[in-house]
Amino acid sequence: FALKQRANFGVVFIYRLLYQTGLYVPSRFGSLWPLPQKVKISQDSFKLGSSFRIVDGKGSSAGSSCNILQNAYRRYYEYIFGGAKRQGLGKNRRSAPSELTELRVYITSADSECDGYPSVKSDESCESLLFLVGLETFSQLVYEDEYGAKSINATAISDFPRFAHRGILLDTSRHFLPVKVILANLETMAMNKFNVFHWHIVDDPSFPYLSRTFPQLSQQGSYHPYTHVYTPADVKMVIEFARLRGIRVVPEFDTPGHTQSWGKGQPDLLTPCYSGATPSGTFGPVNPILNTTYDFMAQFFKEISSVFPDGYVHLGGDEVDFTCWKSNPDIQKFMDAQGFGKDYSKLESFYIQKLLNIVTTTKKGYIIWQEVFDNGVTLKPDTIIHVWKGNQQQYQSEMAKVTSSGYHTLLSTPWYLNRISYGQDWHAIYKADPQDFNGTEKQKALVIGGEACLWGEFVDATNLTPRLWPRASAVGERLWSSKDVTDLNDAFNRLSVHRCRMVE
Ligand code: CP6
Repeated sequence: FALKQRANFGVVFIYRLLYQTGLYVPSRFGSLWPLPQKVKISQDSFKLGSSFRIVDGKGSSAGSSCNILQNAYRRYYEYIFGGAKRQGLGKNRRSAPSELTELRVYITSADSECDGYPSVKSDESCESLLFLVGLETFSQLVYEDEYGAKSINATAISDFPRFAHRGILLDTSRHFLPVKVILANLETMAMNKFNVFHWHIVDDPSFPYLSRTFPQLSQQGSYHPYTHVYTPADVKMVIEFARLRGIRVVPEFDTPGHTQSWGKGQPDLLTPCYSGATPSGTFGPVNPILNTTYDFMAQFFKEISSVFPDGYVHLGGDEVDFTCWKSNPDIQKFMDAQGFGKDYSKLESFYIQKLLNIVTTTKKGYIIWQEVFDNGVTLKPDTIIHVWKGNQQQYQSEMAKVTSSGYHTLLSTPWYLNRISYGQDWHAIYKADPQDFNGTEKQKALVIGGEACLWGEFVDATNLTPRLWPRASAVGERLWSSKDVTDLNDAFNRLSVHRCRMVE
């Protein structure tokens, strides 16, 4: 006891020292990130006994046959104890009264579909998914006492996410990202309670998705046809790794713009640009006036709908450059015949409308960038509009417009993490709130969340992690925690420790 007191004194002393130099102020919320909706951490500390185990509670409705649970028990056990083998140690040793021996997991809902894919709705209603985030929280409460023993304080927590859609966009076209980099990122996403991986998989520079129906797309359009592609097995691995962490994988196949790489392996898909009366040899957006274009899209999205199990695909539709369309005489004739005049956004809408009809037959919902809404395309009522443009005032008025039209919406504008500036730029990221705009409660309820975007022009495997984290953690807390969690000092103190945890 005396020894312990002295050691404690030492610890107290060190804390004081740091406090006085302004380095570290312990939060009354420990190092929890994102902050749960309700937390009370007491002073009573317990050691995790040497035989500590995570087990199914008696009478739990999901247990040994539930892969998500069993896999998570193993993962978090190793995560808490650093993967050290503790077998044998605990076998013939009795635990002291203040030692915890078990974390018991009770799943109470009767119709618990434990092992399916996460979906938009399951985040709040599926108990095995809630358990995953609960286990993450539990692991964040564990600390080492002054002797290095794993300990945890008696704590009461009640928790749920503020928004259902908490996403990260990675761009694997500007630079190819090896599968293991994607998996490592899914791991950090789980630590921050993100639940959607928005996979911006192809774009102008490269087409790394290996399509079974159109293998020539990646054969011709990737940076390298064997080493810089995602095979069907790679894609499966990403989806399964994500599923075990409660993360949805929403792929984006962005058209009609941002499609230069598609043209390499699919002749006649893109619009030939003209210089004067002759083709210039360069190509523009997808050619919207050919039937073959829509035959291709129908086959392509049929494959995508079976490869990716999520209920949604992201169809892009952003930044369509009209220069090439304007130069092409066949397009001009088509515009006249359709009565579009000189309004090329009508042609863009014509294409998108047909694409949306095609994707609807695959029974998927869709997410589209805001331009598609801005251009007045007819959208299914369950369409999700992804806002990404403008300054604060512009994106807030866009959020107001989209929601007053009754559509669900996602915000990304303040969360372009590819952008960097000197100093603590997480402050602005943290302060942005997707429900800060002029609108009714009904409008605010249509905001389903947001996404941090990491566009890949200047990002590859060597700098992805430090560019994204811990700044994306600020987005994670904004989307998970209560609206009134805005204390920058308290956030800084928790985030500093959380960052160390992620580094580890
Ligand atoms: N690629 C695609 C991009 C961007 C978008 N779409 C982008 C635009 C502006 C910035 C960063 C990225 N690189 N397909 C916009 C949604 Cl600052």
